[in-house]
Amino acid sequence: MTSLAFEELRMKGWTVLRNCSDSGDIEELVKVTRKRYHNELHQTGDHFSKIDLESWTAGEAPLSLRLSSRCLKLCLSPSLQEFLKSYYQQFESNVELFLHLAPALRVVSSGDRGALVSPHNDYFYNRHLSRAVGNAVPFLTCWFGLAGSSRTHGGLRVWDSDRNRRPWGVLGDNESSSMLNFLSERKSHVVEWETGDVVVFEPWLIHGSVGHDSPSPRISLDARYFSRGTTSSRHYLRLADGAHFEPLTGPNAP
Ligand SMILES: O=C(O)CCC(=O)C(=O)O
Repeated sequence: MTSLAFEELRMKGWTVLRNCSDSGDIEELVKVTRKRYHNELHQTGDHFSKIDLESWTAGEAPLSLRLSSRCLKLCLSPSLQEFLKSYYQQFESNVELFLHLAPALRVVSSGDRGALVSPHNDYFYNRHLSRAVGNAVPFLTCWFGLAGSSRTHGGLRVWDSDRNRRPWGVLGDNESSSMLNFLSERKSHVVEWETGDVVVFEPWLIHGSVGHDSPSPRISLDARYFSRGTTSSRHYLRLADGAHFEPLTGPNAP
């Protein structure tokens, strides 16, 4: 199972780990996210922060929820940690795993185009994570489907890429004409995911949101993980003991 996923990652740049998160943990986070979304987005009042409202409008939950223990618990799912550990063991001994803070918790409502993310690769937005040692990718993105399925609630679109011609050199500056050329030449697929699945992908993979018209919002969580061979100049957390490191400190400081 794991070796098949590694092979898919190597060949296509993405794979789906089925049923990887605890359903009770998902339910709790979905419940509190829905409640805050409805209260804070649809009600007005001085007691709601403008910054939180702007986050919701862009499809993203406020930082207080992204850093909540409910959210972090899902990011620390034991079966995902096991997968990530064996992934990095292919490239280095003595693996130690870290989570880039804060994870993104996203809510996309029916027909809400403003909350959709257009095609991009995560490498471009995470240049503070660079590979210092070894051959592994600088980080892996894990995208957790928390509510809804791709068929009815909007999914994630990925574009075929050629691993030997990683597009980050071409698309690193997000120059729109190179991006359009790239997208027009490549096939894309909508990833089939169900609640509890985790889509894992390499940082060069071009991906973006799929809109939907179903009545309930699609809720997802996306997080970036890295190992000792990568340096980080932002906040990050060690998976093994939950230790939190500030920018420019800790074992992975540049
Ligand atoms: O939620 C989505 O549809 C895509 C999110 C994404 O690609 C990102 O945040 O980098």
